[in-house]
Amino acid sequence: MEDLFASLRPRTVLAEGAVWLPGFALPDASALHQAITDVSAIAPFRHFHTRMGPMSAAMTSCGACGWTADPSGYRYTRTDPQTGLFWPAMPDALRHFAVRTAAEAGYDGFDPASCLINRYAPGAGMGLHQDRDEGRPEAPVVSVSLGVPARFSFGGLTRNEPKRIIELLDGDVMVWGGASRFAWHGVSRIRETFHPQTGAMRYNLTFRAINVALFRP
Ligand code: MD6
Ligand code: FE
Repeated sequence: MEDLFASLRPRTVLAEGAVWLPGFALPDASALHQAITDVSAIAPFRHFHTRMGPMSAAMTSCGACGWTADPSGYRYTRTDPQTGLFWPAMPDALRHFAVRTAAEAGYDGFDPASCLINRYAPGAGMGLHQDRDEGRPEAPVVSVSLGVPARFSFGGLTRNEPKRIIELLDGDVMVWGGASRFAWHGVSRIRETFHPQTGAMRYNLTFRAINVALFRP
């Protein structure tokens, strides 16, 4: 059965530097869920408020720094602004998974400083954006989807280029870097469905290498 599904959803190069690995994280799913539980016990999920209002996806982070947002902008901080504590260390299971996955996609030597964990309830989504707060354009982003499906839009290097719509399922991984590192992308509002491990939720983990000079307190 697994093999049949794998043949229906083959590994796909979406654009130069961007590869979609359907189901690649499934063997590691329970370790990834455990890491989410452990990290969020120390750094709880929260909805950041940007200039546009509260984000619909709840977020937390682990690693040497974490992504934070407030009405004045976005940055990577060493401490969680909500607790004043350092972000929890990145669990070894997460780090090893990310390094192995990046290598699988052709990016050897990946050294993730942070993992941003997004949690989407039904109705939550993420508007079109580029990830460009990291200061390490040569390093890819490794992205893992867990739980209920999401419609992901993958575009080009300018906002209005045509988008490819991908259905990301539980255990799907995307690795993107190189010529696609600054591709525009977004997540449509999550539909109300059920997944045995996550209930109505979708989780997304993105592993990033980050220039230390950009870390804020
Ligand atoms: C998500 N992902 O899948 C949001 N960013 O929920 C991202 O915004 C993302 O998947 C950069 C690289 C890969 C991603
Ligand atoms: Fe992104």
